[in-house]
Amino acid sequence: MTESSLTVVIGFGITGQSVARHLSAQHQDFAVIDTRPCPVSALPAQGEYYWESESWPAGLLERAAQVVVSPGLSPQHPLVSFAQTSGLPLCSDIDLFMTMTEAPVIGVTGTNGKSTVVSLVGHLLNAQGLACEVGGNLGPPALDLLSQHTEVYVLELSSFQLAYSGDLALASAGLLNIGDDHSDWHGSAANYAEAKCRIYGDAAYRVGTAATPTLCGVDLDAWIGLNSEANSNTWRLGNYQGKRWIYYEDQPLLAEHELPLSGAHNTENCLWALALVKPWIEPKDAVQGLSDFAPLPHRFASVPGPAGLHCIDDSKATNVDAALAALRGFERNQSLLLIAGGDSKGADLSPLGDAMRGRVKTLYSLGVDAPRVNDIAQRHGVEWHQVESMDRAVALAMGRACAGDTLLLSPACASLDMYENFAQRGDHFAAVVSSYVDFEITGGDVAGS
Ligand code: UMA
Ligand code: ADP
Repeated sequence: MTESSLTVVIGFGITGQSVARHLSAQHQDFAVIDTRPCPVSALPAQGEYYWESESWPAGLLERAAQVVVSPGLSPQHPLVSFAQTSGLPLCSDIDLFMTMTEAPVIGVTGTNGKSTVVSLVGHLLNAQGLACEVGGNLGPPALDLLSQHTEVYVLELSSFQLAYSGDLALASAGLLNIGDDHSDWHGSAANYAEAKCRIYGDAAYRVGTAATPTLCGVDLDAWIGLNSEANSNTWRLGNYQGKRWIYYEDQPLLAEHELPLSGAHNTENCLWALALVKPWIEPKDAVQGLSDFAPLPHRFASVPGPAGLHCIDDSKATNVDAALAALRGFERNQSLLLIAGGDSKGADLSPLGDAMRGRVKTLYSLGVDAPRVNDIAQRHGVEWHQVESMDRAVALAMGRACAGDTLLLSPACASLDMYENFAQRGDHFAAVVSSYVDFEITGGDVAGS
């Protein structure tokens, strides 16, 4: 009897298609199962395809040797749970990727900041002349990055990808933070944390915080902590020449105000990036690369609006922690007009109450979970007004704004109830705001007028 070498790929989205292209190029046998109709006009030369398939096609299980699961499909999905209960080994596209390269791979995960940190890491490596490719959950799928010329790969890894991955032999790895997110997919907060900790599985250089060893049961090589002491291999903030500087151990490296991104969370993101590239770049050289980094869109990014009103698109704040990071960067002086709401994914929104108190002049709430946000605002003495659209939210905020105020879109919720994705929501906000560039800010309207 010959042993089967058939790989079954579940899901034919961005990941599944990259896996099929890869296996086809490797002349390996594979089959794809998807619950939806075929989404593309041309399929890879090889492979068997099963469309609109809610269960495993007859006979396929017996021929399968392993299953590559697309990250969007949770373990409770019938196609996945059937494979699991049948004892087939499950893996991710990241596992396949790791078998295909000997170049070092830097991996980054966390509830918030992943895209910013991987982009910073790529920028720092490029600035030192290292040929690097950045992708994974952000940008091109991992297998599409493979190239002979790449010296270092940088992967953003989601908890979904990590949940299906084995021990990854990453050259440098970091778990940035863990907040309340994706419990629906993972089934519990504990499963979510367990998946995130898998980033350290077989990593050679582990960057973390003071909480990481207990949370993940691993030893670290470098520590991040804005307010930590100057210990060996610690990245932190400290005072130098009367200003706040970023430090590595006891060396002041750069004044915080010279960083290319604003907000304490972004200072922390810069520390993570510097720490993750330490195996390749000395700290004093690495900081030189930070200066010309351009912020990513929709992550606390300024957008053009009327004179006197600072307008910020933080549409990527799709969970509570990201919105808290944005809100906490402001004084409690009632200068914020906040647009928030959308699909909360069942998260606990209550921490927003204290963060809004004294900072938010008026909250404009929208989307399916607007009533939950209103309730929290009400309990913390924050004026609120529920609106049916972004256009209405911006129109009301413009009438309410005084010179020096900030109009912030930081929804704390996913966008999928009203938009295709967070980018479309942020683009819509920026477009509406830009139509007010000639508007004169006078203030004075009441919340809902
Ligand atoms: N499918 C089914 N049955 C289902 C559901 C899905 O057959 O019930 C199939 C469909 O063909 C569908 C495909 O699975 O097209 C979707 O696959 P997928 O949901 O795994 O998504 P991909 O298109 O493969 O994209 C994934 C990531 N998406 C998710 O994890 C939900 C992308 O991250 C990532 O960029 C891409 O792989 C490449 O690595 C997006 C994302 O939202 C940006 N990520 C989450 C986040 O950042 O919060 C984790
Ligand atoms: P991710 O890829 O993990 O979603 P992003 O860099 O795209 O992370 O940022 C997502 C959201 O989180 C944005 O609103 C951003 O302002 C916020 N954010 C970025 N870094 C952090 C951090 N370290 N802690 C909390 N929020 C953050």
